[in-house]
Amino acid sequence: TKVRDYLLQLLKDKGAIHMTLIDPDKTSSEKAARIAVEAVEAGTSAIMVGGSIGVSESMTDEVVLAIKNSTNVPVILFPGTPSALSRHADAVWFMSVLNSQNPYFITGAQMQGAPIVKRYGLEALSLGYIILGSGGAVSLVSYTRPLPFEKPDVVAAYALAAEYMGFSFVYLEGGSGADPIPPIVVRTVRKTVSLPIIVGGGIREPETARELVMAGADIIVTGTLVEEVDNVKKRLHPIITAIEEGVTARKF
Ligand code: 1GP
Repeated sequence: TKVRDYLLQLLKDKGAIHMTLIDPDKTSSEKAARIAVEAVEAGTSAIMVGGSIGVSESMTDEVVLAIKNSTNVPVILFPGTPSALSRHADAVWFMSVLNSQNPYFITGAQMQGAPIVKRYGLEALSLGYIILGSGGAVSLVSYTRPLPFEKPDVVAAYALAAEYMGFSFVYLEGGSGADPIPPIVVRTVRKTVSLPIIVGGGIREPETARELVMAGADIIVTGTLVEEVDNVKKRLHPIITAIEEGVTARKF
């Protein structure tokens, strides 16, 4: 429970945190190490490694090792498939795509991955994963019917189900590079569940991050953002400052 305790303690101390997502399909191990170092300098709390398409175990290994050799923050796998697990990571988001229409993505891949997670000694962080909006590539890959932004009550009902089913975290995913989830959706989920809420997908501006945190997001994930720029620290720092401002401005 090392990584889980670390995250929960950070959330208690700071109110909300940032995580950086690195996709091994889009990022070489050299670039991953550089992104991780700069992201930590900017104040990110953990590095997530994964992607929907084209990620093998050896690619994950290389990226995870490069990050582990250059930073001290936890590396948490965000696997698109059980074959993208790395024994070198600290933990894995052990996720179930709650609104997939294909049972493989709800319990099948998890059944295949569980013995590997155990063999590799990875800490499993149970995560109810809900895909919203246009959903991006991940909704296509996981046979998911994304929940419309206009139906926050349905999103909240899924999140509450995640809480009652015993998941430790819930992830509201808008899809990588898609439109960010509107704050009102996060607000509705926040009123309904006590689980830590992770929000990601299309977050590019500090103002977006600030509003999402004000609405109740606990963990803000950005991926695409850091792939695009040379100066990762300069791009991420305002986002992380905005997260801190969002905590201060919270009204709940
Ligand atoms: C995708 O939520 C993450 O799983 C991050 O999305 O790449 O748009 O930051 P972006």
